Amino acid sequence: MRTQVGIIGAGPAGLFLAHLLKREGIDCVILESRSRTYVEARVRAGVLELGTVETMQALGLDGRMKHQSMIDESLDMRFRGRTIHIDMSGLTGGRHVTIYGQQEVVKDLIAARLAAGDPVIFEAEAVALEGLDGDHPVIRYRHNGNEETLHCDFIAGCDGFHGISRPSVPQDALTVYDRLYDFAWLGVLSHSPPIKEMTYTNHDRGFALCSRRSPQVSRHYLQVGPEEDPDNWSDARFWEELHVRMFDDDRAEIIEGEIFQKDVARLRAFVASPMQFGRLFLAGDAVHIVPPTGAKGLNLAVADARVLARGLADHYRTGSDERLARYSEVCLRRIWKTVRYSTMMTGLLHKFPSHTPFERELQLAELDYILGSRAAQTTIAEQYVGLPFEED
Ligand code: FAS
Ligand code: PHB
Repeated sequence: MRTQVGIIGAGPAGLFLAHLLKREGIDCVILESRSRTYVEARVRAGVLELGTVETMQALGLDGRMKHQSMIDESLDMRFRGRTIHIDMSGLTGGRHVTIYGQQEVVKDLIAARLAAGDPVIFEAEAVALEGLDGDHPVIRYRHNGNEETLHCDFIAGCDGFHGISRPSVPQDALTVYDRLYDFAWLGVLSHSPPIKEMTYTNHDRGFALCSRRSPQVSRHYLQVGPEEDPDNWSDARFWEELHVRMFDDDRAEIIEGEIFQKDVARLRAFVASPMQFGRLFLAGDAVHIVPPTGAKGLNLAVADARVLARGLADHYRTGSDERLARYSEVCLRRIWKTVRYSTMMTGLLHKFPSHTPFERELQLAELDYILGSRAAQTTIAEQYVGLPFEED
């Protein structure tokens, strides 16, 4: 098989790239190792920046989202029984975030691609990349038990942290920056109405977050140990701990319900650079991971896809590779700012096993400063809604 751009992975990075390339008249094929059902059921992010929503609108892919998503114009952060109310819209000239599950975004982008007759090959695992330093790289993949090849001009490695693209780059060509936190998030989905605001809390017993997916479905998180087994948490234990950490002392604010999904994700901040090796371009979790406290993972994958699509469009339209040559540099500026913001939020809101009482008091004092500072709240608000895209 032959195409212009071979895309490995049908997550947000690969799917947005495919739709952006289609709009530029560039052919591409997506290879996805898992089944469609599996990919569309995978629960992950839920907060979309304005830039991500505008990209879906520009691609005409916002049909379902505009009817089923919710708008967040503010968020709360709690500590020691106090609440910092961050009026995002008021502090950013009307900008906000949109609540719409990542799996809904993935469903919409896959459905639109297949409806247009454009290829997404599911259960096709890429197993080797060849000729990256030439003009005609090849992806070897396994599909229906057969070894197949996809010949292309460029490969987009959008196969997530555990994919084969990043490891296909010679290790001495990559610089890796990695911080693995000594804790994880236990995340649940429940059939219960969410609380009024997206609420983060810093409690002596650890972090917690109350978020949602719809007026009937809540998404809640608790900070737990790095290797925690979700089966250690009965529904009753989960709810009790959430009430406590949310300072919901009279148990009146958080409405309990049936928990129908549970997962644990270790927190990590990771960047690999550069994001290009010959004709291979890395995007999304394949090349950077941010702790979810900043709600940026999915949005950063979309930002990469936008910059890469423009570079490839220039290559095919004008023959100029100037933009492609700057892909890594342009993306890494946004990535490091986003990693900085996400690690700052993680540092502010989590219980660190290594913290001394002195460091704990500093953490609480920083929250108390933010409580009283419009400037500090504005800094958080403008990064939460998403920094504007710096198109080069
Ligand atoms: P993805 O991982 O989404 O997609 C990569 C795709 O490549 C997958 O479908 C995979 O099956 C496929 N693939 C892998 N190897 C392959 C191969 N060899 N051949 C073919 N296909 C291959 N962000 C938040 O903001 N909030 C959250 O609550 C949150 N929760 C998360 C929970 C978990 C467990 C994880 C891992 C991430 C979470 N994130 C969260 C971050 C998340 O949103 C990611 O940033 C986002 O999925 C990144 O998108 P992609 O880069 O497309 O990678
Ligand atoms: C979510 O709704 O899944 C969510 C919200 C905010 C975060 C992370 C995840 O910071």
